[in-house]
Amino acid sequence: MEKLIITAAICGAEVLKEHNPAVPYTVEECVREAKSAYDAGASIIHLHVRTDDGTPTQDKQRFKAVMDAIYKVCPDVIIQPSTGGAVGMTNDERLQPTELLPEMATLDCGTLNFGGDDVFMNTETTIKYFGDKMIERGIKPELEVFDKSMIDMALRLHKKGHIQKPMHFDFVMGVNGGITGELRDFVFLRGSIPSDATYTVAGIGRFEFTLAAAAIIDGGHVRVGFEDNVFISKGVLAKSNGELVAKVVRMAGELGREIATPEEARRILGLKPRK
Ligand code: KMH
Ligand code: ZN
Repeated sequence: MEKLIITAAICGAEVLKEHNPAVPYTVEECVREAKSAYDAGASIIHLHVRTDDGTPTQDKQRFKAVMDAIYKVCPDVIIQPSTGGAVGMTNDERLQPTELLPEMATLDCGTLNFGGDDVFMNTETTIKYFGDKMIERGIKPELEVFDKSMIDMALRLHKKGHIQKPMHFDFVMGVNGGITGELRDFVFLRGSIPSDATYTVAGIGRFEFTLAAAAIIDGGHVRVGFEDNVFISKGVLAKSNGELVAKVVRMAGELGREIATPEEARRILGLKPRK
């Protein structure tokens, strides 16, 4: 079994300091959270950025400032900017961080009701447009799927040349509006991707660690972080993203799975070296 790649989704676009005071907004806070996750064993940082007051932004300069500052203290880490941004942003607004030519970026593979009455829009034309831009810019997409139909969309768009193999999926499970985080649904998604694909699982809220356990056992990879969950255990806030990563490292240790370094993660995912 390959070593375990841990991704830390340190910030997100929706979670606020009101939910957990350690949620980062400023450049310095993002660096603090990224370093805590990296030191604990994360090889990938899934990154959203905010203005200092917490408003989500896809501004290219803000991404550059945060990414440069993270690379200063975690020089070999893989930074994976979000192209999902926040609900309501335009496609070109969302794509801005890909102009910085990161090694990876997310590619959201369908539209869904997002946490209630918001609609996270990703039409087929949008997904093709994002897929083409990532091929053009040499960026490996992490295919974010919030439901089984989004795997089918990714496979269809691979056949049409908009997404390349080997594909790497992120099963985001437990969003209100998407697939649940039940084990039955994990098995369904996991069995629906090509045999040469890799995957990570991001369990939302209470599903974070149960799904992490499933992926550790299954040979998949794991995403944790404040974007998905702010609790280290029932009712107890995590002090940092690093604390969430450390829990996954302990779980993996108990289950006999070694942790991948960023270099090992690059090999497993077939990433092109950072420009
Ligand atoms: N903030 C969500 C609307 C991604 O990063 O690509 C979208 C999201 C997905 O978080
Ligand atoms: Zn995200």
